[in-house]
Amino acid sequence: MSTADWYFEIEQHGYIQGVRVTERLAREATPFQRLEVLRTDVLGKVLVLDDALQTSERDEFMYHEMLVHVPLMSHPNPRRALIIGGGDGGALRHMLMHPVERPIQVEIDEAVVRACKEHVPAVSNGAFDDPRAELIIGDGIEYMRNHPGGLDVIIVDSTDPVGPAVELFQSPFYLNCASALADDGLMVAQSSSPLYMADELRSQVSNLRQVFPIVRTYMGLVMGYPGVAWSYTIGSKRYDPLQATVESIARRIAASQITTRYYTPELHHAAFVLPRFIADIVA
Ligand code: AG3
Repeated sequence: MSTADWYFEIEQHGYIQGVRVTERLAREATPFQRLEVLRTDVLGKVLVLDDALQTSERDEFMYHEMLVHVPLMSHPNPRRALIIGGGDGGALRHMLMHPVERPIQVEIDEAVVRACKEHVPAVSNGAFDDPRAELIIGDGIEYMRNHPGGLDVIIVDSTDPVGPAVELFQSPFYLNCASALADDGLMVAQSSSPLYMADELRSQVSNLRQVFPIVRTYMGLVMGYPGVAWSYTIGSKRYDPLQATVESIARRIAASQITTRYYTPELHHAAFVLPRFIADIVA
């Protein structure tokens, strides 16, 4: 065991989590970040950006299903939807299960898309080749500054609130998202670990509150992320995610033949029920 190769993620505030590595498949300094792909027994192949595990073959469904289906089901009829980030294609794959007309994705780093297509193709599973989808390689922050508006749903699938992604967690970006959304539009962002990044979660939620009348945080499990418990936060102009009934969600899942392994109509509601100390963080 002592000679084994491990990937350790040292969480910025002083927590460590690790997985045994069986093969190092790729390592590249892109113009934006350090990218690695590792093979592991426990998580399958994993994508790491700037020393933070982004996705794995084993746990991608846990993250992407909660990131995508919860906001899309919170809107009664999402047609125009946008993804910021998400270069592995997992969010896009799940979005394409819905009758969204023309999902647009803006990813800053072409190298992430390329490496994921090569090493973890099951995550996107052909989503980038879907004729409905459009991939723009570009800066999502810049893109949102000039958006003509009218979107139903925006999904922010970003890295952590450190380094280049930090603006994606701040109110000027959320204001631009709000102007890009229709009068009844909503957005979601991954909102980090409520256990180890509570301060980041608190300030992100307060930034969203400056812009959106309805802000709700929900939780899920993602095996490979530090602490496993992860949070997501919706900012919405009109629809409260809790108003989507279990029956209406079940009907839409059946009508669109959406297949999930994590998300269920009941979980849609359960995920918003927070332990008291986490509810206090986002209060
Ligand atoms: N986006 C969220 C990654 C956050 C992980 N943080 C960490 N490991 N410290 C992931 C992109 C997947 N599409």
